[in-house]
Amino acid sequence: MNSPWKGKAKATNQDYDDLRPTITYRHLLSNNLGVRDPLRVVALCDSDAFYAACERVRLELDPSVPIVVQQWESLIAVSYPAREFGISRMDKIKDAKKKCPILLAVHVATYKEGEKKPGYWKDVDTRTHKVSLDLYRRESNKIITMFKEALPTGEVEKASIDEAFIDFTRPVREKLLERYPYLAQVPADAPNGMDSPLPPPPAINWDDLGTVLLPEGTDSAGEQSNVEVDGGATWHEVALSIAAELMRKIREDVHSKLGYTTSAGIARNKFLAKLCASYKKPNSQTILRNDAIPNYLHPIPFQKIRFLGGKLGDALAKEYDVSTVGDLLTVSLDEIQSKFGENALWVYEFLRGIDRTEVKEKSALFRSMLASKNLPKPITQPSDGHQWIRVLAAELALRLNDARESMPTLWPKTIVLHARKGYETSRSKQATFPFVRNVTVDVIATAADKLWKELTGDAKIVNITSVQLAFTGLEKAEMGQKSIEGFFTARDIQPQTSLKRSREEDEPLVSLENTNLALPKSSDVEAVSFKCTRCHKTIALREGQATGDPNEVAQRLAMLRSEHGDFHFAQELANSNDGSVPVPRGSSPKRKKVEPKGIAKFFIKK
Ligand code: TTP
Ligand code: CA
Ligand code: CA
Repeated sequence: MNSPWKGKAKATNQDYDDLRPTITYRHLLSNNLGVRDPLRVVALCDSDAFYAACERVRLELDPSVPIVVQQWESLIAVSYPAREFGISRMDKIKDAKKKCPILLAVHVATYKEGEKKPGYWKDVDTRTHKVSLDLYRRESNKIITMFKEALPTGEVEKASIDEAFIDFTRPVREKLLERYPYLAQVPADAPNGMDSPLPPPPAINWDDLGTVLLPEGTDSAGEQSNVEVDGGATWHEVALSIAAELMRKIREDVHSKLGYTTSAGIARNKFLAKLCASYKKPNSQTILRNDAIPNYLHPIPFQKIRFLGGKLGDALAKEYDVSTVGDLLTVSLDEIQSKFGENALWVYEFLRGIDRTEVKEKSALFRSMLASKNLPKPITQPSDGHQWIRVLAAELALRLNDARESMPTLWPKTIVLHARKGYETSRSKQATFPFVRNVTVDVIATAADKLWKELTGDAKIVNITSVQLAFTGLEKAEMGQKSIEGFFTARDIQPQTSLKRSREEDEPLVSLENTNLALPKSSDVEAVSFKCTRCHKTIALREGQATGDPNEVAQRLAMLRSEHGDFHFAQELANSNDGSVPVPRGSSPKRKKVEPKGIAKFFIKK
């Protein structure tokens, strides 16, 4: 291969021309520079030994107790006191107990047939039980809520069950202007007005702010805590130090109010924040100054970096016969793009500590909720599916009702049942989810049972090795706050409204889109179009469909609305390049399979 690649030539700091940006009044006083803001500060805060900590808090145990969480025979979380005995997640429970005879092993809560709530049962068995992560989700939400409440002007993006990115740029700016009010006014004698650089920054006292990574040295010598006073600081370092103060305070509050210790990384973007968050664990925070970025990044084996592991990392390692970030820096942008496609720009930039992705709260809209079970003992009799459906329905009921505590109008558009037969790809059936006031296990199980029957057909014997039940198209009901409140309360006060049919409490009221409910009574239906709250376009029925029986017109309109919602849903999926919208495969028969191009093909799961 005749590539211009210069092998293992040494990278220079010329690769980093943006480490000491000049900050002007315009930079400081503009509020909308987004990811290009030179004073941008982002943190990633991750909980320590999270599941183990949740169980410790639930059981009101002393933090020094060596506790692990087990799932069947494996360990899924190991507390720091247990780690002192040399126990790791790789150990089997038996070996862990040998290493630490006083080890407390808690089995993760499970759902079992016939129980509506998960519990800590004595007889857990993967053949009859299903893992519940509900406790961890709830505790996680409490932590995220504390982040959000502490930082009304910050952005918080949940990144996994126990970590979140926090954009501190705005809160830091507010503090900067509060502490250094002279920055708010461009001095009369400033040579370039708004475009004049800010005056030299004050010295920074990094005391108690965490571990500060410094430019010199690459290993622990490059680390220094409690630097007393720092002379040649930059305004970006002042910004980092303010974020560190805020982060420390929030972490202390999480610890004192909820009992969880956390570790954080603070840097100029998400990539770097994540990378340094685990520099020192537990219960600590690490600050990566811009001038320390090159030395911090160079020795890192690039395949350890998220996104650069897997197939892409293998391909890079093979192509250039190298292993560290520093090694890859001499590959030009043209070279990378010619091999991996235009989109590989981000690879080039990540290697240089540049990451322009926003910290953005993922909207609860378009989300799906999925409960799944791999069956160690396959289902052979179609009638045996019901027990698992009830178990999965119990989980979905609990999760939906939990989510509704903060979003009372949250509604799943569709219920989807997937079943995998042996090694075949899974098959699925879906249906519009009925609109009922109380989403109980029974309501979900009844809907899912119908899908199960459709899936298994008249087969006498099946061989189902995994079942999944999902809600998709979860949205806040879109009928406007007023009408939904009206709906919920009207039913409470006055059961015989025109909407109520004389049926059981939990029977579906309307089997189509919930938006039907927003329509006026059938006699005066006139609506033949609606305005989409997402794209703000008016979507109308085609001419022939807009006339006739008012009820049918209303139903057609509801269908149209539903389809239009699906269009946005699909679009959202297509745009989520990080796979963050967890939608079960095969749930939408309309989606076409598109062959991935360029760098995308390195991210396709087998
Ligand atoms: P991690 O944040 O990776 O690990 P941790 O919080 O247990 O420990 P650390 O202090 O090193 O951050 O994962 C968060 C939780 O996710 C973890 O407590 C259990 C769960 N988990 C699994 O169930 N399986 C896994 O393979 C991993 C990595 C995590
Ligand atoms: Ca963690
Ligand atoms: Ca984590």
